[in-house]
Amino acid sequence: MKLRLHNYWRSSASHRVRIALGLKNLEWEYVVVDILKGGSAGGGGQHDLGYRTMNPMAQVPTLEITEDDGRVHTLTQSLPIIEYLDERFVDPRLLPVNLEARAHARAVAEMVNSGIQPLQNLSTTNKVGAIGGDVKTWVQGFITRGLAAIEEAVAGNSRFCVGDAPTIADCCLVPQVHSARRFGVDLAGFPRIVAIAAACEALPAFAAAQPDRQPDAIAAR
Ligand SMILES: N[C@@H](CCC(=O)N[C@@H](CS)C(=O)NCC(=O)O)C(=O)O
Repeated sequence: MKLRLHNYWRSSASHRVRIALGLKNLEWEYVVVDILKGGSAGGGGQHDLGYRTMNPMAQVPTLEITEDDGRVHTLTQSLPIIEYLDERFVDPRLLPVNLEARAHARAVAEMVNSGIQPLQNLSTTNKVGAIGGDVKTWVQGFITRGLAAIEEAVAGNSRFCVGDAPTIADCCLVPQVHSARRFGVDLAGFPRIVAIAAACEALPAFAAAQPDRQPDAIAAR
Protein backbone atom coordinates (compact mmCIF):
# COMPACT_ATOMS: atom_id res chain seq x y z
CA MET A 1 0.00 0.00 0.00
CA LYS A 2 1.21 3.52 -0.82
CA LEU A 3 -0.06 6.77 0.68
CA ARG A 4 0.19 10.14 -1.06
CA LEU A 5 -1.04 13.27 0.68
CA HIS A 6 -1.99 16.12 -1.65
CA ASN A 7 -1.47 19.09 0.61
CA TYR A 8 0.01 22.51 1.22
CA TRP A 9 2.45 23.54 3.93
CA ARG A 10 0.35 26.33 5.38
CA SER A 11 -3.00 24.58 5.19
CA SER A 12 -4.22 23.80 8.69
CA ALA A 13 -6.48 20.99 7.45
CA SER A 14 -3.44 19.42 5.74
CA HIS A 15 -1.43 19.91 8.92
CA ARG A 16 -4.01 17.85 10.87
CA VAL A 17 -3.57 14.87 8.56
CA ARG A 18 0.24 15.16 8.56
CA ILE A 19 0.14 14.89 12.36
CA ALA A 20 -2.14 11.83 12.24
CA LEU A 21 0.08 10.10 9.65
CA GLY A 22 3.08 10.76 11.89
CA LEU A 23 1.35 9.53 15.05
CA LYS A 24 0.48 6.34 13.16
CA ASN A 25 4.11 6.07 12.07
CA LEU A 26 3.09 5.67 8.43
CA GLU A 27 5.27 6.35 5.40
CA TRP A 28 3.71 8.71 2.89
CA GLU A 29 4.59 10.85 -0.08
CA TYR A 30 4.19 14.63 -0.03
CA VAL A 31 2.37 15.96 -3.10
CA VAL A 32 2.30 19.77 -3.25
CA VAL A 33 -0.90 21.59 -4.14
CA ASP A 34 -0.02 25.28 -4.08
CA ILE A 35 -3.40 26.78 -3.14
CA LEU A 36 -2.15 30.34 -3.62
CA LYS A 37 -0.23 30.41 -6.88
CA GLY A 38 -0.22 26.89 -8.27
CA GLY A 39 -2.26 25.21 -10.98
CA SER A 40 -2.64 25.76 -14.69
CA ALA A 41 -4.05 29.31 -14.30
CA GLY A 42 -1.70 30.22 -11.45
CA GLY A 43 -4.64 30.95 -9.13
CA GLY A 44 -4.30 27.81 -7.04
CA GLY A 45 -3.75 24.15 -7.90
CA GLN A 46 -6.93 23.17 -6.02
CA HIS A 47 -8.98 24.56 -8.93
CA ASP A 48 -7.38 22.38 -11.62
CA LEU A 49 -9.80 19.87 -13.12
CA GLY A 50 -7.51 16.93 -12.33
CA TYR A 51 -7.40 17.87 -8.68
CA ARG A 52 -11.12 18.68 -8.45
CA THR A 53 -11.90 15.23 -9.77
CA MET A 54 -10.37 13.92 -6.55
CA ASN A 55 -11.61 16.71 -4.29
CA PRO A 56 -14.88 18.31 -5.53
CA MET A 57 -14.68 21.07 -2.88
CA ALA A 58 -11.36 22.17 -4.45
CA GLN A 59 -9.60 22.12 -1.10
CA VAL A 60 -6.62 20.40 0.43
CA PRO A 61 -5.95 17.83 1.76
CA THR A 62 -6.71 14.71 -0.28
CA LEU A 63 -5.28 11.34 0.70
CA GLU A 64 -4.61 8.98 -2.20
CA ILE A 65 -4.23 5.32 -1.26
CA THR A 66 -2.89 2.78 -3.74
CA GLU A 67 -3.43 -0.78 -2.60
CA ASP A 68 -0.92 -3.53 -3.38
CA ASP A 69 -3.34 -4.90 -5.99
CA GLY A 70 -3.43 -1.50 -7.77
CA ARG A 71 -6.81 -0.26 -6.53
CA VAL A 72 -6.77 3.47 -5.78
CA HIS A 73 -8.94 5.28 -3.25
CA THR A 74 -9.03 9.03 -2.79
CA LEU A 75 -10.27 10.37 0.50
CA THR A 76 -11.23 13.96 1.25
CA GLN A 77 -12.03 16.00 4.37
CA SER A 78 -9.36 15.89 7.04
CA LEU A 79 -11.53 14.52 9.86
CA PRO A 80 -12.92 11.55 7.89
CA ILE A 81 -9.37 10.93 6.64
CA ILE A 82 -8.08 10.82 10.22
CA GLU A 83 -10.96 8.54 11.25
CA TYR A 84 -10.18 6.24 8.30
CA LEU A 85 -6.52 6.07 9.32
CA ASP A 86 -7.56 5.34 12.88
CA GLU A 87 -9.84 2.49 11.84
CA ARG A 88 -7.37 0.96 9.41
CA PHE A 89 -4.19 1.40 11.46
CA VAL A 90 -5.51 0.99 14.97
CA ASP A 91 -2.42 1.76 17.04
CA PRO A 92 -2.06 4.29 18.64
CA ARG A 93 -5.70 5.23 18.85
CA LEU A 94 -6.59 8.79 17.88
CA LEU A 95 -10.21 8.28 18.89
CA PRO A 96 -10.50 7.16 22.50
CA VAL A 97 -12.15 3.81 23.24
CA ASN A 98 -14.35 5.27 25.95
CA LEU A 99 -17.61 6.50 24.40
CA GLU A 100 -17.83 9.82 26.22
CA ALA A 101 -14.13 10.57 25.73
CA ARG A 102 -14.53 9.79 22.04
CA ALA A 103 -17.49 12.14 21.69
CA HIS A 104 -15.55 14.82 23.55
CA ALA A 105 -12.48 14.42 21.31
CA ARG A 106 -14.73 14.67 18.24
CA ALA A 107 -16.43 17.73 19.72
CA VAL A 108 -13.16 19.62 20.21
CA ALA A 109 -12.05 18.61 16.71
CA GLU A 110 -15.37 19.87 15.34
CA MET A 111 -15.08 23.17 17.20
CA VAL A 112 -11.96 23.78 15.14
CA ASN A 113 -13.18 22.14 11.95
CA SER A 114 -16.57 23.81 11.64
CA GLY A 115 -16.44 26.54 14.29
CA ILE A 116 -13.22 28.28 13.33
CA GLN A 117 -11.35 27.06 10.24
CA PRO A 118 -14.02 27.73 7.56
CA LEU A 119 -14.16 31.34 8.73
CA GLN A 120 -10.42 31.85 8.26
CA ASN A 121 -10.17 29.85 5.03
CA LEU A 122 -8.78 31.51 1.92
CA SER A 123 -12.03 31.41 -0.08
CA THR A 124 -13.85 33.08 2.83
CA THR A 125 -11.27 35.77 3.53
CA ASN A 126 -11.02 36.56 -0.19
CA LYS A 127 -14.76 37.24 -0.20
CA VAL A 128 -14.61 39.30 3.01
CA GLY A 129 -11.85 41.40 1.45
CA ALA A 130 -13.75 41.70 -1.84
CA ILE A 131 -16.79 43.23 -0.11
CA GLY A 132 -14.58 45.69 1.74
CA GLY A 133 -14.34 43.89 5.09
CA ASP A 134 -11.34 44.06 7.38
CA VAL A 135 -9.94 40.55 6.97
CA LYS A 136 -7.61 40.70 9.98
CA THR A 137 -10.37 41.80 12.38
CA TRP A 138 -12.73 39.20 10.93
CA VAL A 139 -10.27 36.31 11.30
CA GLN A 140 -8.96 37.34 14.71
CA GLY A 141 -12.51 37.67 16.05
CA PHE A 142 -13.59 34.19 15.00
CA ILE A 143 -10.38 32.50 16.10
CA THR A 144 -10.57 34.21 19.51
CA ARG A 145 -14.21 33.22 19.97
CA GLY A 146 -13.51 29.59 19.06
CA LEU A 147 -10.38 29.28 21.18
CA ALA A 148 -12.23 30.73 24.18
CA ALA A 149 -14.78 27.94 23.87
CA ILE A 150 -12.07 25.30 23.48
CA GLU A 151 -10.19 26.67 26.50
CA GLU A 152 -13.31 25.83 28.52
CA ALA A 153 -13.87 22.50 26.79
CA VAL A 154 -10.39 21.24 27.70
CA ALA A 155 -10.51 22.46 31.30
CA GLY A 156 -9.88 19.63 33.69
CA ASN A 157 -7.47 17.86 31.39
CA SER A 158 -3.77 18.42 31.72
CA ARG A 159 -1.37 17.42 28.98
CA PHE A 160 -3.60 16.82 25.98
CA CYS A 161 -7.13 17.85 25.02
CA VAL A 162 -8.70 14.55 26.14
CA GLY A 163 -7.14 11.79 28.26
CA ASP A 164 -3.43 11.17 28.54
CA ALA A 165 -2.46 10.72 24.89
CA PRO A 166 -2.92 12.75 21.70
CA THR A 167 -6.27 12.36 19.97
CA ILE A 168 -8.03 13.73 16.91
CA ALA A 169 -8.71 16.82 19.05
CA ASP A 170 -4.99 17.59 19.38
CA CYS A 171 -4.51 16.89 15.65
CA CYS A 172 -6.93 19.80 15.07
CA LEU A 173 -5.99 22.11 17.92
CA VAL A 174 -2.26 22.36 17.19
CA PRO A 175 -2.72 23.54 13.56
CA GLN A 176 -5.34 25.99 14.79
CA VAL A 177 -2.85 27.44 17.28
CA HIS A 178 -0.35 27.83 14.42
CA SER A 179 -2.98 29.73 12.44
CA ALA A 180 -3.84 31.87 15.46
CA ARG A 181 -0.20 32.90 15.80
CA ARG A 182 0.04 33.56 12.07
CA PHE A 183 -2.99 35.84 12.20
CA GLY A 184 -1.62 37.69 15.24
CA VAL A 185 -4.19 36.45 17.76
CA ASP A 186 -3.31 37.18 21.38
CA LEU A 187 -3.11 33.79 23.13
CA ALA A 188 -2.48 35.16 26.63
CA GLY A 189 -6.03 34.33 27.68
CA PHE A 190 -5.70 30.67 26.69
CA PRO A 191 -3.05 29.13 28.98
CA ARG A 192 -4.40 25.57 28.74
CA ILE A 193 -4.43 25.63 24.96
CA VAL A 194 -0.90 27.04 24.85
CA ALA A 195 0.31 24.34 27.28
CA ILE A 196 -1.39 21.54 25.32
CA ALA A 197 0.11 22.81 22.06
CA ALA A 198 3.58 22.92 23.66
CA ALA A 199 3.21 19.37 25.03
CA CYS A 200 2.14 18.13 21.60
CA GLU A 201 4.90 19.94 19.69
CA ALA A 202 7.46 18.19 21.90
CA LEU A 203 6.41 14.91 20.25
CA PRO A 204 8.21 13.93 17.01
CA ALA A 205 5.00 13.43 14.98
CA PHE A 206 3.81 16.96 15.75
CA ALA A 207 7.26 18.47 15.23
CA ALA A 208 7.66 16.82 11.81
CA ALA A 209 4.22 18.06 10.69
CA GLN A 210 4.91 21.73 11.41
CA PRO A 211 4.22 23.98 8.41
CA ASP A 212 7.73 25.46 8.27
CA ARG A 213 9.28 22.03 7.98
CA GLN A 214 7.39 20.98 4.84
CA PRO A 215 9.15 20.74 1.45
CA ASP A 216 7.05 23.46 -0.20
CA ALA A 217 7.77 25.84 2.70
CA ILE A 218 11.47 25.15 2.43
CA ALA A 219 11.40 25.59 -1.37
CA ALA A 220 9.63 28.95 -0.98
CA ARG A 221 12.35 30.41 1.28
N1 LIG B 1 -13.23 20.66 5.90
C1 LIG B 1 -12.11 20.60 5.03
C2 LIG B 1 -11.47 21.95 4.93
C3 LIG B 1 -10.39 21.99 3.90
C4 LIG B 1 -9.93 23.41 3.65
O1 LIG B 1 -10.62 24.38 3.94
N2 LIG B 1 -8.74 23.53 3.06
C5 LIG B 1 -8.20 24.82 2.76
C6 LIG B 1 -6.79 24.96 3.30
S1 LIG B 1 -6.75 24.72 5.05
C7 LIG B 1 -8.15 25.04 1.27
O2 LIG B 1 -7.89 24.13 0.52
N3 LIG B 1 -8.40 26.27 0.85
C8 LIG B 1 -8.34 26.63 -0.54
C9 LIG B 1 -9.42 27.58 -0.96
O3 LIG B 1 -10.20 28.01 -0.12
O4 LIG B 1 -9.46 27.87 -2.16
C10 LIG B 1 -11.11 19.55 5.56
O5 LIG B 1 -11.07 19.38 6.79
O6 LIG B 1 -10.41 18.90 4.78
